[in-house]
Amino acid sequence: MVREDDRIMRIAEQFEVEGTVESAVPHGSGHINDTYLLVCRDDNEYKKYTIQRVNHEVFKKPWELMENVVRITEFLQKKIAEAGGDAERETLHVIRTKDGASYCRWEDGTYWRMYDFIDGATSYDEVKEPKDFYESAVAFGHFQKLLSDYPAGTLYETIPNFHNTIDRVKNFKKVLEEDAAHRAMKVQEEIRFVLDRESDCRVLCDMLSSGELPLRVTHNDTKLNNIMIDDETGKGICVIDLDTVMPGSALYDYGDSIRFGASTGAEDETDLSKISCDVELFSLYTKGFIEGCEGSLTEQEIRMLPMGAKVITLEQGIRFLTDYLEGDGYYKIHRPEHNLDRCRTQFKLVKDMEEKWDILQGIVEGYL
Ligand code: ADP
Ligand code: GN1
Ligand code: MG
Repeated sequence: MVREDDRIMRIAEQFEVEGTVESAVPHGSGHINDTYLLVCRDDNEYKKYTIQRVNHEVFKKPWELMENVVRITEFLQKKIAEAGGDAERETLHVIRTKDGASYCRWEDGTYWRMYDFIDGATSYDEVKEPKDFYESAVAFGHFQKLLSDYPAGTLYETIPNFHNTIDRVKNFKKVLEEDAAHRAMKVQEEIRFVLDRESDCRVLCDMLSSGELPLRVTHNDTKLNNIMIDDETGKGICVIDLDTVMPGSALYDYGDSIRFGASTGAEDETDLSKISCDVELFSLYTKGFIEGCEGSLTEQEIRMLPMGAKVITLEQGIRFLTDYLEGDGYYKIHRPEHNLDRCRTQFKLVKDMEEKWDILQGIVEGYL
């Protein structure tokens, strides 16, 4: 049998790397793609890369996804350089294959891509220092600002209806009806939780359709571990995981960061007494995000920020629950009820946000 790291190294050799491929080790904790840190050697110089298998069950057209990534990163490189920034480190760089392509389709039908490794920076799975969370907010806000004049119509929708919460609920009901994994009986309380909040699931979609909320180019997956924080300066140096950059709402990006980073516990914590929405972190992120957007958010967007956090957290809980009901085909799981545990933390957070609603709204009103 071919050893996994040998296979990755063979795939890596298809790309224009500097030197010869030395090693490949699994890296990061994403739920979708498989990521490896690749080291190449050129005489006595070592050069690092990130090589990733793009999950083509999730992203059905990896070639369109890569077209988006190339366009976005080239756009960002130009903008960052024009503003006097360090275009080498402040955005991802796609490494081409020896044939000049942006990805490689391997003999087993898998899809691979490579980036320069962002060295001297860390992506955090939890908020250790509140300052890091604040800096991530500034960086995600700034990312959105940088893309504000990107021609949105030229981007492919890599996952159609990604944050269409109405559609997520519709799909949840279909999956529930089919109950393929025979698990619905076990999650009656969680099912009730969703059905009681169906009207919340409409709010952002309706406001986008009516034009009350503007459609922007957004990241759509703004977890704390999708940003590299510079080890020296502590600044959010580079936004990564660009697979879902598509037209969307600023509230998606704000909301997803809050649901992950302002929680007092991990996304898969089993002790729900540890899960709540930390008001200080909520406040800090709100400040950073509004600053990072540099005045581009509308009053209505600012007013709706708490709703963005609640809806995206609810939507994420629904997505985990749907995957659990379907038999765990979407997210990587590391234990049998992992998706259910994840769903429960999200719903606990939603409930806590509801209880703290006036406080959250009060924080945001300070910016109106
Ligand atoms: P997933 O979609 O599976 O979350 P990511 O693109 O977020 O995949 O990558 C997973 C992890 O790998 C990140 O959280 C980060 O720690 C690391 N990573 C990804 N790209 C780079 C890069 N260019 N430089 C350094 N680390 C990276
Ligand atoms: C996935 O790829 P990763 O781990 O950054 C998911 C996000 C979810 C997140 C939950 C393409 O993000 O939408 O919010 O898990 N990405 C995709 O942790 O579905
Ligand atoms: Mg990621």
